[in-house]
Order: sequence, then C-alpha cells, then structure tokens
Amino acid sequence: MRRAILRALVAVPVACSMLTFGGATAVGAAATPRIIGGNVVDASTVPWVVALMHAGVANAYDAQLCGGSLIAADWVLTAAHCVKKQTPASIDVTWGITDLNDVGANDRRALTRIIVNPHYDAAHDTSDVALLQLATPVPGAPTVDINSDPSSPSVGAPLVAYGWGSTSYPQTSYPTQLHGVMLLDEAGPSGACGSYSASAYVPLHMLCAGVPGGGKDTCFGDSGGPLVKEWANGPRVVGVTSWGKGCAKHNYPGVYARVSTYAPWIVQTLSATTPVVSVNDTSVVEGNKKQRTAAFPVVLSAPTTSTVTVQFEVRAGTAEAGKDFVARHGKLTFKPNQTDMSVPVKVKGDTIKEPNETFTLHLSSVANATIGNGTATATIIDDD
Ligand code: 4AZ
Repeated sequence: MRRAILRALVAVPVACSMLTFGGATAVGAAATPRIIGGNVVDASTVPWVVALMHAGVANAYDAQLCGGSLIAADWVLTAAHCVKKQTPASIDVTWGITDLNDVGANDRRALTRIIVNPHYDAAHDTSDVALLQLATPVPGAPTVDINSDPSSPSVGAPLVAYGWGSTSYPQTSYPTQLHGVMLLDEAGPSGACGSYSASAYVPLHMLCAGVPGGGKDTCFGDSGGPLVKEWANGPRVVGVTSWGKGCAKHNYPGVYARVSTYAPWIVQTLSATTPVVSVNDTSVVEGNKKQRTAAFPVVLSAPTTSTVTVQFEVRAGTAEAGKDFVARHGKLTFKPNQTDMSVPVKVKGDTIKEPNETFTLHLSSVANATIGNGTATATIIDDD
C-alpha cells in the first residue's frame, strides 16, 4: 500500500502554465512540487489512464498502489510487480477521475482475472507486464493503443508518463491528483541507459526515459502506469512504468517495460480470452401455404462470466420482407456460460413454383465479445 504521508508544502508562487502534451492539456497551477517535474492533468483528457487500488481499502487515495492503461474495453495493461502477489478479488480499478478523493465506491470496478507475463523475472525486472481483465467493460471503451513497432521510440523522442505517484524524492509526497510529466527517450531501441550497467538495463525488455540532468521522472506509486508517445493518429503506450534508481536523479532515468516487445503476447492474450460471436447459415423448406420457421444459429466461441449482448437485424435478399418472411430486429443476450442460441424468423409458404430465395441476418454492436462471422444467409427451399 502507498504510504499516505502528505506534508504541508511551502507554497512557492509560480505562474500558471498550460502545457499541451500527449494529446492532453496539462494545467500547471503549481504551487507545490509536481510528480517529479510534472503537472496536474485532467483525467478526462486521458480517460485510458487507470488507477489500481487495494479493494479492501475504502479510501481511494489510501488504496491506490499503481497505475495502468485501458487497452481494450475490459483490459488493463500494468506492471507485473504491481500485481504478482494480488488476486482478482484484492484489486479494483478506476479511470477518468483526476482526484482520488473524488472516487466513490461506485467508481471502482472489480477484476475477474490477473495474467502476469509468464516470463516475468522479479530478480532482473524483465517482462514486467501484466494484464487485468475487468468484470464489466468500461462504457464507451475509452482505450489507448499499444505500440508494436520495435524501432520506436528513437533517441530523443518526446514521451509523457502519467500517474498518482510521489511528487518528491527521497522524501515521498503523494498527490491526490493525476500528474503527467514530459520526458525524452534516452537510449533508443538498443542503446545504454544513463549510468545503469548492461546487466541491469536490458534494451529488449526495457525503455529508458528522463531528461538531461534529472529532475523529471516517475516515482513510487507510478508503477504500471503508461508512458506514451504521440503519433499523427493519436497516442500509443510505449512503456509501462517499472523501476529506477531512486527518482529524478542525474544519470539515472526512469526505466519502463518496452511495450513493443510484449505486443504480440498482449494481442494474443486478449484475442484468446475475448469470445467471438458468429451467426451461421440456415435453410428451411418453404411449405405449401404453411408457415415455417428459419432458425439462424448464433454461437459464442467460449463461455463467459458476464453477459454478452449483440444487436441483430434480418434483411431481405431475393426473398422479400413481409411477402416471403417476417422481418425482425432486436437484441440477443447470452447469459453467463451460455454459448448457443438461435434467431427464429417466420417464413411464409405459397404454392408458386419459383427458384429458392434468400434473406440474411446481420450482427452488430456487441459488448464483451468481438464479432466473427457477422452475416449469414437463410435459404428458403421452394417445394412446389
Ligand atoms: C516504483 O517503485 C518506481 N524513477 C517507479 C518509477 C521509478 C522508480 C520506482 C523511476 O513505483
């Protein structure tokens, strides 16, 4: 747990400044020392920044232990060392709230799963990444992309780190508000990092970010949070706050887990655990004047712990809505552990000799799953 030590800080008059970075506007009304060298950030500008909290601690400020990034509607990327001793029940998360004192009980969401990278090595701080699955997806899915390009960032690239970690070192002082700090990549994809030895700083696994002379850095409590780089199409997480020798020291930049190295593991883990909903083709014999039913099978690739809801719509093909079948649309809900259902569509019979006719079913707007085969065809087999 964070040490909840807050000291009265001597107010130093500093002009208000507006800094734009990471696609976000950071407001520095700073009269107090900020995350080492940073500024307060309005969380609504970076709603994918997540705080990890001890679920058993009611006060969110006292409960906060680490940061994270919302990389899918129900997945948070964080550091392995933040969660290696935790269980899904012992951690909850919040997002989109700047000040931890404003986090109410209803703003804290439970986890269903913690997946620590299987190569995580606590002795060497390598593979310091973990994935947390949320019990329910975040409404609107305000996610951030991850960087999968191992050649980026290059030396000198501007980066921003976010967190609720200590604003001072060696004395710790934990802010209630989210902070951001502008840093520079100090090693590129393969270089050495400050004064760290080659056995400590391993470029394949780690990324080095700071500023010349020190003074700006992440610190205790920022672990697991995002280090982002801005691309033309938006920010991407390039690093996960991991370790450092102290904080903000000259020649000892902050060290981050290099996200591009773990991107294949992240993508594979998310796709293996996110169920896919698909609809399959069907057919029905028309029936002489009789009404029959075409049933589209809709299947979920894996059982889930939460409900999966998907919209469906029946559309005409060569068959006409109203004349040949009764069109419908609506919502399908798979209950936890349910993987099969069917969508019945009434088909009208006649005594006209005609070719087989078709209509289709379309799936859209799914929550808690992705759509695999989203369109299927029903064939009305003419029996006249
Ligand atoms: C930590 O333990 C931590 N100065 C985070 C960042 C840094 C050091 C320690 C980098 O949470």
